Amino acid sequence: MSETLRLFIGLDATALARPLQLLQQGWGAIGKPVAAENFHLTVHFLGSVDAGCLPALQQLIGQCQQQHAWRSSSLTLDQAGAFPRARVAWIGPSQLPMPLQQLEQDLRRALTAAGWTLEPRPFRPHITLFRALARDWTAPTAITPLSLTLDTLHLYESRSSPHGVRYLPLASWSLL
Ligand code: 2AM
Repeated sequence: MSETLRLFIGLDATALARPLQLLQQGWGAIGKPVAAENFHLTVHFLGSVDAGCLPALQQLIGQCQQQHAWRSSSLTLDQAGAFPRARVAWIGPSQLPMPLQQLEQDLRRALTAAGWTLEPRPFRPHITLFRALARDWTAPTAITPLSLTLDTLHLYESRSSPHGVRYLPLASWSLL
């Protein structure tokens, strides 16, 4: 039997490690802080995937990322929020900018055409800062905006260990 990996496609946000950590510190002990090396913005969650599918998946993402409509773009993270059911706190853009919308849609089209099943929920771009969020937490209404350069797209493996979860880039594409 071949190995199964938990995969997702996301944008690297570790370049903002310091300001995001400062934001975490400012929000206090409201949950379990996400480790700085794991900061990312999920574009598509793929779930459990047979490792044998990796070459085809990488080829598909590679073909898709060559498109130019959304390259060399940045994203203004100007909103904080929570997903109460998932119990996460996040920051994200108040507006879904066209380049990021295009990236999500281009990948969605290519992946579904190739037979992948994706989350049907509308895309809500965000960077998770806390998990196991306190139920009574209320997001601040105003935050100092941060700019995220959309520079690297990763195919990540979500790997759990007794030390916690680690998001490992299995393949990466520069968007610059
Ligand atoms: P997040 O984007 O809110 O942080 C790996 O689990 C990554 O995929 C996490 O970043 C996680 O949440 C995101 N993700 C999106 N949909 C998911 C789902 N249905 N189950 C688990 N993780 C999901």
